[in-house]
Amino acid sequence: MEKKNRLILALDVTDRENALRIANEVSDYVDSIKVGYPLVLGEGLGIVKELVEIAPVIADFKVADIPNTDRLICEHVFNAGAAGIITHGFTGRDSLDSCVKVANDFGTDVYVVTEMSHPGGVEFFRPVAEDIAKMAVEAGASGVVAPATRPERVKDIRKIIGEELSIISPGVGAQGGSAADVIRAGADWVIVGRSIYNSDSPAEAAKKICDEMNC
Ligand code: NUP
Repeated sequence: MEKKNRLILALDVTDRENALRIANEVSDYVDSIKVGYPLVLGEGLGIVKELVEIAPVIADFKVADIPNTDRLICEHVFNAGAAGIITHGFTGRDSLDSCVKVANDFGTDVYVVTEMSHPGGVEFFRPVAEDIAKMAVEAGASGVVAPATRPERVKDIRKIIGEELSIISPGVGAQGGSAADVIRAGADWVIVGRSIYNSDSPAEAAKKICDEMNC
C-alpha cells in the first residue's frame, strides 16, 4: 500500500449507498478502505469490486481456520479485487502460510492481528502477541495489526518485527486512541471508522486526523 496519508478508513456501515458516499467523500485523505463483516454481510462481496474503483481495499475477515478453508477465503477475497486481507495468527503457522501463499500468488498483502485494541484484547492476546508478531515475520506477512489504544504495545511489537513489516493500527477516536501518539510509537497507518463515518462531515473528520499526523 502506498504510504501517502497514513489513514485507512474502516467502513463499517452496512448499506451500499452510505458506503459508496462516504468512501467517495474521504477518498483524498485515505490510502485504503477496510471492509469487514458488517458491510460484506450486508451487501455481499460485490461491494469490494465497487470500492476498489475508489481506493485499494483491505478485507478485515480476521481469517482463523484450517489452512484449506483459509485458502478458499483468501482466494474469494482477492478475486473480488481486495489488495489485502487481515488474518488471525493464533490458528498457527500452517494456517498463516496458507494465506500468505495465496497472497503471494495474487501479489496482495496479509496483515496478522497481534493484540486487539478493545479492553478484552489483553485477556488472551497479551501473552501471545509477541509470538504472533514473530511468526508474522517468519511467514513473510506484509504487516501486523496492533492497538492504537496502547501505543506502548505498538512500540514493543515494532521492536519484534523490525522495519520490514508494516503496522496498521485501529483504536483511534471512538476507542480512545490518538493518531499522533500511535504514529509516534511506530505505526505506519491508523485505521479509523466511527470517528469518520459517523461524523456530519466525513471528509473534514478524515482531514483532521491526517493533519494530526502531519501527512
Ligand atoms: O484489534 C482490532 N481492533 C479493531 O478495532 C482489530 C481490528 N481489526 N479492529 C477493527 O478496526 C474493527 O473491527 C473496526 O472495523 C475498526 C475500528 O473501528 P472504530 O473503532 O474506529 O470505529
